[in-house]
Amino acid sequence: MDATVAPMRYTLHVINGSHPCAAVLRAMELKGIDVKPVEYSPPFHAPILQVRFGYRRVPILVIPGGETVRGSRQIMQRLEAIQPYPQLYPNDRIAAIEAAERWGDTVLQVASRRLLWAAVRGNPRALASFQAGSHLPRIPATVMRVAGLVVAAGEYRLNGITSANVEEHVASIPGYLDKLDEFNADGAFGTGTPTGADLQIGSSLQLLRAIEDLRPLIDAHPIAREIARWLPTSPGSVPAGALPKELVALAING
Ligand SMILES: N[C@@H](CCC(=O)N[C@@H](CS)C(=O)NCC(=O)O)C(=O)O
Repeated sequence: MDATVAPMRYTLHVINGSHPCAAVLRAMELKGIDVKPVEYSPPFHAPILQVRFGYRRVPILVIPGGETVRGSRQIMQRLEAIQPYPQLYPNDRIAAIEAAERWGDTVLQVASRRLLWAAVRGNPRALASFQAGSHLPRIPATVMRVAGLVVAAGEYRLNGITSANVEEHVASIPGYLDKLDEFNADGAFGTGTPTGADLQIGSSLQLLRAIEDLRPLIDAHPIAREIARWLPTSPGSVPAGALPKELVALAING
């Protein structure tokens, strides 16, 4: 599709398994907005999107008529204006929801992405599982180890991943979970239906759950479990043992 031609329906530019994309797709599903995902392979999406939209990240929403909205939080707000129900930002709790959502986008989303790629680097063959549900051609099993290492190396560069920040994110997991309790006390999360904060944070929790070394930590936390249930599980997973044992011990002991 030519980006200069106005689409007849909503299109969302995505990577299969990307957590901010999962958050937006879930919001569109809840609001009953029909969407056609346009899929890319990481990390090659970045230069393609940069040329096409002047912005290298997914998700990017193109609305019928041609308006383009970049970024999961911005898309979520735009969707709320287009279709207000079910409400993701109830007025009486909007400040708490937006604060939690901002933290989810700028802190937890970054941490979970870096940890996922660190785990894939530890077990590159696990990248194969993230192709489930993808419409792109499959990477053959025979080259999966090398392909996983190449893709992880590209993602390390794009996301500024270092062994120091991986260690720091793992050690911060107990603190991240405490933060969820604080946001919950402020009223950021939903009960009958999810809020924008649930979707933003829940998508990162599902990505952390895809790292089997870390899943028990998320599942042991009652609020994290509640939030994660609003989102589908990640299409893939990285078997236990991908992250160094001493790192995982850091997360358990803080
Ligand atoms: N925080 C933004 C950024 C999203 C983002 O970084 N997406 C990743 C995939 S999960 C991406 O496109 N990375 C490409 C890059 O860093 O160039 C959002 O929620 O939309």
